[in-house]
This record gives sequence, structure tokens and C-alpha cells, in this order.
Amino acid sequence: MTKPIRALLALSITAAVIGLGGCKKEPTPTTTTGAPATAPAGETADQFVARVNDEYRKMYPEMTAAQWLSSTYINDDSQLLSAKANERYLAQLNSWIDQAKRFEGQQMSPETARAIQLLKLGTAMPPPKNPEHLAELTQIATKMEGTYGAGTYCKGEGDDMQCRQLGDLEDVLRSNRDYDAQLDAWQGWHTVSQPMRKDYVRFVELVNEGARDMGFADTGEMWRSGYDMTPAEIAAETDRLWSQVKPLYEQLHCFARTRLDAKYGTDRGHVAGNMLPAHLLGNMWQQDWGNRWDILAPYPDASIPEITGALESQYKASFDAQLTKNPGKRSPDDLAQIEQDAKLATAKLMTERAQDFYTSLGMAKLPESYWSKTQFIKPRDRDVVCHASAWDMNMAGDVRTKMCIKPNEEDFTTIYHELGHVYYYMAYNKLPPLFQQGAHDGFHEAIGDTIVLAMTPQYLQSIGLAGDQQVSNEALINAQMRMALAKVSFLPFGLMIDRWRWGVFDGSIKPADYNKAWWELKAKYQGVAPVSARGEEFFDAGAKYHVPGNTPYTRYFLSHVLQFQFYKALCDAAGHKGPLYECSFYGNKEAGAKFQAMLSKGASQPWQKTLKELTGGEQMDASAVLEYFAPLQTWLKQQNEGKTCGWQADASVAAPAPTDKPAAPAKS
Ligand code: X8Z
Ligand code: ZN
Repeated sequence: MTKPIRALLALSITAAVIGLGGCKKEPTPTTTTGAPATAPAGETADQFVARVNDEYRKMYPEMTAAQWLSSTYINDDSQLLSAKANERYLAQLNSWIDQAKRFEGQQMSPETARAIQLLKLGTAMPPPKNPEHLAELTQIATKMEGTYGAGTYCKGEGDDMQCRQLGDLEDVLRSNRDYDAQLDAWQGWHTVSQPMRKDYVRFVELVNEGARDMGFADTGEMWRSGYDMTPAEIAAETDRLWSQVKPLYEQLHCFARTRLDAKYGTDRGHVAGNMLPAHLLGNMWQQDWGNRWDILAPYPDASIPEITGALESQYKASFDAQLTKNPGKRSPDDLAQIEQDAKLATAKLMTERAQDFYTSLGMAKLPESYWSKTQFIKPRDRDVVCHASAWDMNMAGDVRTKMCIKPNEEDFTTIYHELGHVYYYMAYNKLPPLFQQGAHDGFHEAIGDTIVLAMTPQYLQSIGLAGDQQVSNEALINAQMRMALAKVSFLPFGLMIDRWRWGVFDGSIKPADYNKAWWELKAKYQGVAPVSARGEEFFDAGAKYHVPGNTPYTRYFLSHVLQFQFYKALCDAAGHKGPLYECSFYGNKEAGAKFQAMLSKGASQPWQKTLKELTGGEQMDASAVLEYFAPLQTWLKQQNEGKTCGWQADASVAAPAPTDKPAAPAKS
């Protein structure tokens, strides 16, 4: 998540709304935030923007504090306070939007016009003007996020009952190779979202009411309006970018199916229509296949940076050190605490490592308060939202991350991702608050990932997380595959989530078809399918954080294209010669200065200009993705030669089939 408040910024009318009393002169009403709900007479557009920036800055910390508490201590009280703080904030924002109407059609500077535009678009959750509906909306939103965070799957009875949360279930998909255990973990997690379904239907009604109040056709159209182009244009852009990378994804898909068939047999390695079984890809949502290195490694005997093993060893060393520090007899509770201390120490080491990359580019160290206030690991005593996020608490240096870090490669790279958000916050903190956003939301998501692309095997070796790296074609293909399993497998996933939500918001996907449409889109874009029917008693979209958390997802798709453009530009700045994939700009101050210049622009100008300053071009473009993966694509084509690639999306078993006989594999 980027600045968390953005997801909650919204526009509705406060109860102390202006104008209800007709022409009678009344004292200026104030909202519960203490800011005036009416605009001072004679205020110019410039003065208005300056005042909103000032009021925004003042009320912001109270809102983030409430949200931080409700995400790191999930209980009824924290949720009540968070929903209330959100409601107050949204009401205030709506008042600003209303006040801004005075300036419509007036001459003003481009900066002021941009600030007013951003004010209108700075929310993912447009609240209805009706105050009761606004209160209902903030309560539902807080509740859904809490339900996700506290989600637990229990099975068995009495003393044999076993209860697991998302982290434990993800561990099964990551490391347990038993087909049925993986299926149980996948299905188990998808029970957690079933009760959210009713809430989500209501949520959609309420945000759509808010979007219409603001003049948008629906919430999806509002989401698509934040890209310095029309909603139709950005939708077409995503199609265009997808068509650039789709052939590469199809090759990877084909290769994965062959390997799954080899491991599980053709009856279990794929689902009807040649689609990949949802529970076998090492990840709850099939968005990153890196955990299935066991079957997807191109050359198991050639070298590959084995980061997870190295991180686990660090954890074990830390655990042993804590044990030695506390000799003698220990209760189970003492041992659990020692384990917790070792986890924390390892998580902090991993974070220091990530910080080191940024400081090597010439960026500042994280402030002391970052280290004391961040949530590094899952607490032992309470439910928290584990989904990783980065927070700017006060626009003045109180930055934090919230994660439940484990010593594995996925979490290690996620820390680099989160610090990308944090460094963006710190770089644009000096701008007026309305410009304290990414150039567009995909930029925000791409910063840390650009650094991840620069984590080459040589970089990992240099920081002691990988042994000597061979120079061979096998090692190269392994390294490319490692990156592709994270980046290429993500692309269709990054697209399908909002294809689903855009349809839900515009009414083309009805509540009675939520799950059917979800699996149709999974099939169409990812070529992934469940192995048993997923009827409408399920709400599988809700099992992905960003749906109950209401975080737009197109940003991640765009980021997975942009990050390769950024990476190439920084490699150029660092004077890199040779193939793109060999470049690491670790330690390069020229690349750092160029990156920092981009970050410090925030949203103060159209993103096309910011992109041009960094890369020389004004368009998002996937050719850097293809350039990076050229050796792998050639290799995949050879591997897939003679195979029937592609899949038949309509062969899915998402809806109960007339008979339970599996359909014949596709011939296409
Ligand atoms: O949600 C995230 C980050 C926080 S902004 C951890 N990501 C997406 C996801 O996990 O689904 C990063 C990549 C995609
Ligand atoms: Zn992010």
C-alpha cells in the first residue's frame, strides 16, 4: 500500500454543510475536525489550495494513527476508532471538494488546477453524500480489512482442532510438496472470505453512490481517471501493454504445465483446458511462482542464488545466539520468546540490508523512529494485518513499514519494495501535501521493484547471501527464470483483479456471478483454474487482500512494466554496458541522483513529464521487459517446441459442471 490515507481519502458532504440555510448570513460552521466547512469570502483559487494543503497536513496524523492502531491491534475498539477517524476525514474532504466548485471554469495557474484535480481524485473509496451511508461505508471497510487480517482456518474437532492463519497456510504452499496438503491450505484460506461476500455487495453500492455523487459513472471510472489521460485511454493502454508481454507469459505457462505434468502426472498436473491448478503454484493467488523452484528450475545442478537458505541460516544462528545468552531450563513460553527475539533480529538485519542498497545510491538513512515504530514481525499476542505496507504517518519523517517478515526470498524482496515507498515519501515530503503522491500509483509501486531488478546474482554474492556464481549459459537461464517466476507470472494477475472490479463497479458483473466471473478472468488471463467447483457460496476475490482492503490493483500491472523502464534508465545513468540483465547499479551515485530527482517530483507534474525526465520517453512500454528476458524467451521456445501451448479458458470447472467427468485436454 502506498500512503494509506490515499485509499481512504474520499469526497462527501459533511453534516455541517454550507448553503442549507439559503441566503441568511450564518456563523461559519466548523466540522468536527475544527477546520471551517465553508470557504472564506473572496478566497482565490491559489489561497484555497494553500488552505486545503494546510488543513490537510494538520488533520492527517490523527487519521493515520487510528489506522495504524486498527491494523496492528485488530479489535472492536480500534476498528470503531479507525472507522470514525476515517468518516471525519472523508467528510472534511467532501467539504473541500464542494468548496472547490466555486473555481470551476476560472483562470488559474497549472499547479493550482492540478492540485484541485488531485483533490478530487485522491481517493479509492468515494463516499456517498448521505452521512448515514458514509458512516456505514467506513464501518464496512474497516470490518472487511479486519476480517481479512484476523482470518483463520480451523479444521478437526475438540483437542484435535488445528487453526491456521494466512502465514501458516502460505508456508504450506511454499514448502510442502504434498498435493493434498497444498489443496487443503488453498481451500482453507478461501473459506475465510465467504462471510465477506454480503459486505462487499453493500460496499460496492455505497462507493458507487459516492462516485455518482461526484459525477463519475461508477467507482471503476473514477479509479481510471487518475492517469493524466481519459479512463478509456488508460484501459486501452493496459490492453496494449498486455499484448506486448502475453507471448512471453504463454511460453512460461507452457513450460510450467509440462513440468507440473511431469511431477504430478497428466491427470493432476493440469486442469481441463490445459490450465494450471490454482493450488500447485506455490502461492495462494498464483501471482508469483518462485516457490516452485523445486519443479521449475531450468538447470537444477547449475548455480542459482539460494537466498532463502542463507536467510534461514541467519535466523538459526540468531536463535542459537539467543539460546546461549539465556542458558538454563526454559519453559515453553521462554522458548517461544527466544524464537520471537531471533525472528525480530533477523527481520531487522534483512531490513538493514535493504536500507544499505538505498544509502549506497546516496540516499539518506531511515530515521531512528523508523526502527522503533515499525512492525517487523507478527506479534505473538494479537491479530494484525500482515499484508505488507509502508506508511507516512505525518508527512514529516515518521515513516514506518508494517510486515510479518519471515526469513525467505519473497519477504526479503518485499522489504526492498516497501522501502521504495518509504524513500518516495521522504523525497516528496517537502512538497505541498496534495502533490505528495506518486507521479501515478504505478510509479509508487515500481520504485522498490526497480531495486529488486538490480539484485543480480553478483550483488547477492557481494552481500554474502549467495555463494560463488558460475558464468555459464545454464546459470544465466536459472537467474532469468528466478526473476521471471516473480515478474512475468505476475503480469496477467496484475491485470485481472481490476478487470473483475471494473466489471463489478459498472454492473456488468452482478453479485450473483461474482465467483463465476472471477474464475473466468483467472482462466482468460492467467490460464489458471481450481480443481473443484467454486460456486457462488464462495467469494474467492475476497481472499486477496486488495479486495477487502480496497486497494486498486492496476498500479501493480503498470509497475511491472515501468520498473523495467526505470531499471534500464538507471543502468544507462550508471554507464552500464552489456546485456540489460547483467546490470546492477548498487553503489552508483549517478543512478541514485537520477532516481532521487524523480522521486522528489511526486505528483507535481503529469507523469509523462516525470517519465521523460528519467527515461527520455513519455510512454509506458514493455520493450524493456522483453529485452531483459530475451535469453529466457529463446530458451523457453526451444523447450516448448512441439508442445501444444496455450489453454482453453472456457473449460474451467469454476461453476459446477453438469457431470463430474473432467473435460478432455484442449487441442488448440
Ligand atoms: O501489495 C503489495 C505490496 C504492498 S503495496 C506488498 N504487492 C502486491 C501484492 O502483494 O499482491 C506487491 C506486489 C503485488
Ligand atoms: Zn507497494
